[in-house]
Amino acid sequence: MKLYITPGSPYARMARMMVLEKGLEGRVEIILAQTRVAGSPYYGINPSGRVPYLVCEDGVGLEESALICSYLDGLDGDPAFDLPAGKPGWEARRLEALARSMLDGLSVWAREISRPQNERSPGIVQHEIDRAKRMVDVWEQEIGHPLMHGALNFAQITLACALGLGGRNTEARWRPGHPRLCDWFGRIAARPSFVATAPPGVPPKSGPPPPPVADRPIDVFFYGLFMDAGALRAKGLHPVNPRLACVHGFALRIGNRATLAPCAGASAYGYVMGLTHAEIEGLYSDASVRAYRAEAVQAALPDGSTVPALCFNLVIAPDDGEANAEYAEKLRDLGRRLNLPASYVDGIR
Ligand SMILES: N[C@@H](CCC(=O)N[C@@H](CS)C(=O)NCC(=O)O)C(=O)O
Repeated sequence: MKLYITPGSPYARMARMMVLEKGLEGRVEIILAQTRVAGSPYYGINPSGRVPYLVCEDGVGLEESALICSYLDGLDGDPAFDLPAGKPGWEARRLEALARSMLDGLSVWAREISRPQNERSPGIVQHEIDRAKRMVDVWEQEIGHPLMHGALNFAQITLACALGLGGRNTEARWRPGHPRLCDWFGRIAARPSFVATAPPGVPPKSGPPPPPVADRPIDVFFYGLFMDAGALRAKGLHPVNPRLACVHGFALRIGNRATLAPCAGASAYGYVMGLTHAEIEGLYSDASVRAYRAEAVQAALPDGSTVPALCFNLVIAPDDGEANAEYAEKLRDLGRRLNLPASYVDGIR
């Protein structure tokens, strides 16, 4: 099968998430489509010119993210994300439609502001800004609905992709005043299928030159007890901007000490925060952690972006037989307190 996408499309992102969630990477080839370009060869494949577009194994083409997601979900005869039937089904469909309605508005907004300045309509932009404000207020209330928690479903995926798009539009600041929505998004956005389908970053705005490296907070990804910014403050450090994050391709290993070890397909959760070089050196000069060495990682953030960060690991990972139940328990407690995904925390041993 061939799935046509553009990297920034939130609708295509839903279909891409489904490919990953259902483990269909080997069966679905992801192809970049050239949309919104006169005479694009893509129009010969999908005359509507929109993405996502799935060409099935029998050559039949499917439009519409919801249809494509349902099709991919049902391929193995065991649909897991579909909304329930009967009375709860209407509730689930209501939520999915509400999320899609917000996504449609945010997409119009994002499209409008991506045009050259002289082609933008201030009226349309204002209309969508106002709509988005009303919709996030509604979602701050609706997010407590049981269907928006528990097993992932299409309503949750749609809302996550809508909020993920908002995160990309730097003018769509939906977070202030919506703590419950932030909390929900933080959890779902750490899901590997969401992280792996993040849209390309927005180019940084030009501004004053950065301070010298000695004064600059350097992002460090902590996966052990140092991810507790409060505990670092108690040691006299000044961690800047702690953010929940996930590093792919590494697994947490706990022996006498904890470390991350390269492991294909695994992910480690923790917090990224900024510290000065002097603070980092001070932290790792203590005898108990002197054996750790820095390596570079890409830390995926809940808004779908990634940041380069330092990560301190043991040069030699602990033997399989080595364990530290007391440390693991402390880390589970901290992980719960810091809202790391429950399934990850439960697996810390
Ligand atoms: N309702 C459609 C919307 C798809 C859509 O609008 N896709 C946009 C990208 S975000 C697109 O392909 N635009 C290209 C165009 O309009 O020519 C769905 O859910 O799949």
